[in-house]
Amino acid sequence: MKEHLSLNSEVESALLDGKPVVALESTVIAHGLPRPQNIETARRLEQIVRDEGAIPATIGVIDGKLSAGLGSDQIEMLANSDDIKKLSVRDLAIAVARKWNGATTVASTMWIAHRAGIKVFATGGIGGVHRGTLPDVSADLPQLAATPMIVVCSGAKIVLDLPATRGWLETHGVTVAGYQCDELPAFYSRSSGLPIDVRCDSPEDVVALFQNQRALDLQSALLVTVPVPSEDEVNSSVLERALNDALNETKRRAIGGRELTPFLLAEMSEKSGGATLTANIALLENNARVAAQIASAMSKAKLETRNSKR
Ligand code: PSU
Ligand code: MN
Repeated sequence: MKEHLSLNSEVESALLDGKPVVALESTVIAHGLPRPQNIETARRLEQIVRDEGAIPATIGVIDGKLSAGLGSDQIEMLANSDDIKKLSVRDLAIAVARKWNGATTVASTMWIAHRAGIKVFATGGIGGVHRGTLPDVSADLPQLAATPMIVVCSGAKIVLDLPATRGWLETHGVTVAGYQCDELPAFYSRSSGLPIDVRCDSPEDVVALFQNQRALDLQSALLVTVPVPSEDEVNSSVLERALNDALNETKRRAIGGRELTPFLLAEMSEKSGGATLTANIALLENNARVAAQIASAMSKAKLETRNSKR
């Protein structure tokens, strides 16, 4: 395993020293946001993490190496090349064997981050159960059930079947926390009408919960859901119209599989006059900030325990 992992030296020494590190994914850069907002957002997310006193580790696959802590040239390559693959967990071995360059989804980012020793990961919206009769379930869900990490997001992407996604998380034992909120956020909007399992009001509160999961030897993630900032929330009638149009378009053009999510996100941005794009960027930035605060609280708590044992 180790021979296929590549950590940059800053991330590696931060982890050794118990300093806060936040993993960031790269599918959102390569496939989730348009150019040039994608590279601008990728850089901004790293800066936000640094401003909060943590080290960013953007994750992706470069020349078949599972990489945590991409350099700025590598991020630029993922953002601006036309042939970047969207790699989920099922693709990782192929990417290694074929020495691919590729962007990692929530699922494969978690897989790599966990093996690198990173405990906190920030993204926009997780994948989930798609709408429609054919069961199309994102690999993000089983990975959340199998990886003991904190994943900070704004719920599941609104293009999905949110009640079914919520139900899946419950069945598979993934604890869902609302960060300073009382219901599950719905990506571009702050409310879904769906329940959370617990409300957390501070980074320390999240860390304590995570430590209890570990003490109980649970293997699932702690999903920390943070609503999009109010000023960037998309108006519900605009959202409904954009979403219906986008969903109809996928049926007309028979789009499915790994193309489905990026297509829906791009269609909605066009149909909402850019409102969903603004919201997507705002929630990504906000989630990176909250994740960095959680990582910092975790590193402080660990230092305190270590000192008190001396
Ligand atoms: N969050 C965003 N935009 C995105 C994604 C997340 O704000 O584009 C990506 C993530 O990488 C997530 C993926 O894992 O969409 C889900 O794709 P799929 O349904 O094919 O698993
Ligand atoms: Mn999907």
